[in-house]
Amino acid sequence: MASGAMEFHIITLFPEMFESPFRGGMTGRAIEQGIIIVKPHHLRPFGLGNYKQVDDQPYGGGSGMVMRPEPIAAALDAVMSEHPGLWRILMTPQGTPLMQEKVRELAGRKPGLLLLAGRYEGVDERVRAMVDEEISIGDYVLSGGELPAMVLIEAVARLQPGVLGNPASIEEESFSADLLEYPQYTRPEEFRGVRVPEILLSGDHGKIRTWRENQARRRTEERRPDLLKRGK
Ligand code: 4HQ
Repeated sequence: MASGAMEFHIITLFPEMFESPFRGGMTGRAIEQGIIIVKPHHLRPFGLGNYKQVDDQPYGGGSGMVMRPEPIAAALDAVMSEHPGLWRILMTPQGTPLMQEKVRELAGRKPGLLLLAGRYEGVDERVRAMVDEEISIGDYVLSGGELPAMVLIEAVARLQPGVLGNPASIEEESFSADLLEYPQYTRPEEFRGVRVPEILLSGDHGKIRTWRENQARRRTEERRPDLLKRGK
């Protein structure tokens, strides 16, 4: 092995959430093969006092609780001293939107990523200085950063060499990442009166390729014109 597994560490109050989603399927296989490592780190032991408190009321008032900086700092320090070189990311709606270009960039950040998955109304502002980057998975509000962390991990994991069974699909993917997928069909040839387009049955791979490119472009123009404008 040239450069070791890509490591995904997560600081979280709910480490159990990271068990079943990564057991089966593509990521499960990648873990078994030693291509990736997914390791949650419980924040609770770093909490303050006998109650291992990790949150507190916001200065200035307001509803909800905010995560205190000290437990997070201690957890980050502990993980970083055991695993130097991790790229630290805070999952937050205020971060850079996660798109395939960012996913590709993160896929190259060896030895790996340390994702901070918060709870409550968010983290004390001083936590921002302790991470390298803030990332959002989309403009909606969730109850915790765990699902965003899992989304990021899955997207990055599948770009690690050897994770996708078929290396040709990586190249197809970089072409298609900025376009919506073309229509796909499998058997039967006719289902509820709808036939598979004849061209896909023709065996003419040149024509099929052109048809698919046109479909992908048309579909993107109709549904997601913003993807075409965001040029590259
Ligand atoms: N969060 N993309 C964690 C999100 C979110 C998102 C809300 C982050 C709750 C505690 N994170 N806080 N969207 O909704 O990343």
